[in-house]
Amino acid sequence: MSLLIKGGTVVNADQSFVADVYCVDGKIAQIGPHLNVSNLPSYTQDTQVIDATGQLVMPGGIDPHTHMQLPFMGTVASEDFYSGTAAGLAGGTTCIIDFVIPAPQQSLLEAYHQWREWADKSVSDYAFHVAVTWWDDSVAADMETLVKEHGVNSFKHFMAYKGAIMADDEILVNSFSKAWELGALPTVHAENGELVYQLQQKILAMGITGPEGHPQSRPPEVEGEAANRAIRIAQALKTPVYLVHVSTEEALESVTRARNEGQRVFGEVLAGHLLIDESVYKDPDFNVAAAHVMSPPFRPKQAQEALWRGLQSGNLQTTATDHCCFCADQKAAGKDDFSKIPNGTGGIENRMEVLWDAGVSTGRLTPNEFVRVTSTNAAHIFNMYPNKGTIAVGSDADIVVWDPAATKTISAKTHFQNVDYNIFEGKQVTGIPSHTISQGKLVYQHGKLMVERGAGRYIKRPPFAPYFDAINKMRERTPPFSVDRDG
Ligand code: DUC
Ligand code: ZN
Ligand code: ZN
Repeated sequence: MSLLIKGGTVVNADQSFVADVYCVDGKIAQIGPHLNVSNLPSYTQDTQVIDATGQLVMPGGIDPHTHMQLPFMGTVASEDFYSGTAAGLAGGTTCIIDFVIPAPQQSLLEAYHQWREWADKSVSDYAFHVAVTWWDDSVAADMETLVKEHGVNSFKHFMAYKGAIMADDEILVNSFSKAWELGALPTVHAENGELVYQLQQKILAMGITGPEGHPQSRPPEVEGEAANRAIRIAQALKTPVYLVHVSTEEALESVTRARNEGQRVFGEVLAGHLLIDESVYKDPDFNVAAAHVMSPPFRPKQAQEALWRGLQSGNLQTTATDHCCFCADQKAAGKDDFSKIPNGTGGIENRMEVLWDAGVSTGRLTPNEFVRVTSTNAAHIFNMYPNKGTIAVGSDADIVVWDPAATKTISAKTHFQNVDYNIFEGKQVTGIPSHTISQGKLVYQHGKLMVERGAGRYIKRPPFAPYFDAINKMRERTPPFSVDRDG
């Protein structure tokens, strides 16, 4: 099966050039100006030809942070792996990294197999981070099996959600140490769960029960404290660490300071946090305010500028969505108590276009930097490069053809996401995908999806051996203060 993209400008993280791109059997087979492939055996009557004149040909987006059909806060996210990955393709995102989240005391392996089954219907490629929500020797053993046999190279820790999935310091220290030993990357949702819990009680006791109480119970210090703690724990254990959804100046400062001191710290920012501010929680319509309830919450406007600067400076490397959808009837569970509103918002379909519109069109990012923060950096950090994250011979043919001049108005009425609200509702964007190619197949064209249930593949991600060898050398020079790794 083959497909030819003709006459576009290839935009990679490192360079742009005019070239045709020829894809055969799911891989990129040739790249070059005016390719003559019509005499090749792979070029048949069925070969599709896409005219990309005047358009950009970029690596498909990687969203490293989604929660499809997540069982959470007494309900299940409305977007499943089928509809969610399809919506991603409509927005130029060709690969997601979702989260396996075991219940406390549940075996990590059992949860992993459960999520694999749910994800079987995906229409684009996907991988998994696995959350560590409790600790004993079996968790350590399961982490090892997941790394060695199942291609999981990143483990997530929720520092919030006390009484549910929260990881306390004991879990963080044990799990970070084990992850390091395995050559896997620990990641954190940085919010101080104890503070959140107590602030929620205090705010409810003051009679504030509506969605406006949500950001009040999670002020920036809550994130700043947890971000700094996670980074310092990682520093003491000499392991790299990745912070998901950095949303405050406080957390960004910690990331920046640590990176300036030579620590391996990575930071992710959500499209929503870059574009939406906390005023949404004051909307008089409960449904609108509740639709924006996610954690960490949307922040005061000044945080957005800081986050953009973080992205521009390279202190934040990836962009994601935390796509986790709940419809109005699900959000209604918190009608009389904001702490019971299921946390989560969508965005996978719009991440790339809102970032192009607010990032590239404004001059904050170059097109190459856009590729870096929407695809290439995630592929590097989570060890999928160069299969993903670049247009290169031999790479997966996951490609978005981008029309920088086309416009659209985002709306829940027309989106593919399986949720009744769009956090970017009414936003007019310039620069949208015209075609998306997944595994060498045309799956989206000008508003029309052509996806196949189950076509998505589980992508194994090997551990970071060479990288950790270097860190190991550093450790030999300065052993961690209290961790005896040699028995
Ligand atoms: N935050 C959300 O808003 N939803 C899912 C999990 C999370 O951490
Ligand atoms: Zn989170
Ligand atoms: Zn999340």
